[in-house]
Amino acid sequence: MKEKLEAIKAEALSKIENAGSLDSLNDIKVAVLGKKGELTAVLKSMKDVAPEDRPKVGQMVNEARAVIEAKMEEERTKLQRQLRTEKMKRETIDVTLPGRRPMRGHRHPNQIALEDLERVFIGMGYEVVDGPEVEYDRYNFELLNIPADHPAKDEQDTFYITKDILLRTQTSPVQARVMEKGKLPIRMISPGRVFRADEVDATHSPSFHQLEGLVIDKGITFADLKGTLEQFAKEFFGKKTKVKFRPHHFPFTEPSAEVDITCFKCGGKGCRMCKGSGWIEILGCGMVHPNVLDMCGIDKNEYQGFAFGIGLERVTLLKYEIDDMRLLYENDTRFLNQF
Ligand code: 2U9
Repeated sequence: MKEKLEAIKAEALSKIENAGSLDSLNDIKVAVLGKKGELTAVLKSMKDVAPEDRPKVGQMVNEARAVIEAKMEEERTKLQRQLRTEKMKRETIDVTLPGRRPMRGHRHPNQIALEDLERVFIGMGYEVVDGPEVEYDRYNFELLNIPADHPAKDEQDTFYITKDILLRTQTSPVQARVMEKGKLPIRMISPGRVFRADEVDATHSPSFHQLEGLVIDKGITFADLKGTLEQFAKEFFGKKTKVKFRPHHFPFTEPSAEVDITCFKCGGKGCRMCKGSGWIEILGCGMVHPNVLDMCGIDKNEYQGFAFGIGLERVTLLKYEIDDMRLLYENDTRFLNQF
């Protein structure tokens, strides 16, 4: 019995020493000291030992158990320390390394142009007003004097949701709503997203942005419109900018005009930017049509007004000399990071 115990002890101690991991140490514990372990088996076979020898054998088993447990504890502490040291080595931080620069967001070029435009008009006392992108035909077309047979109302140009509900094709309905509320005078701009059933190309998109302006007060004339847009052009494109009004037609304004500015790149001499003409078309405008005043409940004999509309993407493309509108919608960070 003594030799058997010595052999179990010697083998256990050697296995413990070569365990190499906490898991195999645990396996050894189960195999030697567990319920079905080798040492436990010896205890169970005590019944075959002569009664006078049992205390002696019992003491030998306990001693062997104590030695094995002590060795196991010693090995466990050693392995745990080893694991901790390896983990700390892996997680060592070199505090002398330079920091990584975090990615910084950028304002989208459209947003920069929009804020610049808003700043100019807010500076002139205009209020910024928001409105719904899904509109009634009444606000988008009817109140703006756009007749039922106007080409803009064609299904090929406008996204209809129902017969009377559509995606707004301009931000003018925001202004029609303000006029209808009846609080006068009005001096407002309405920037926002608009929708037209256009194919995507370098200058068209089914969804783009406009900034429209509206002034309604007593005694407003075309001279006020000219002065306002001249001031806007100088503030936005540079002090030396000149403006030219060309007669045009819009259903919602009468008279109407398109406005060109002297090319801010060549100063009017003619270059690639202005296609050699010295002038760049920048917006449309006019005096609010008396029918629009009437339909929105404003007395046309007492009040007059002017309105203008600017395509935001057009201004952004010009300002940053970008030649394809699609770049503004692709959200390629290599493009956006330049702004
Ligand atoms: C009301 C009355 C009149 C808004 C106007 C324009 C001229 C215009 C274009 C600019 C570029 C559309 O995006 S674009 O293609 N807009 O030329 N817009 S006058 O006139 C209004 C607005 C509201 C109640």
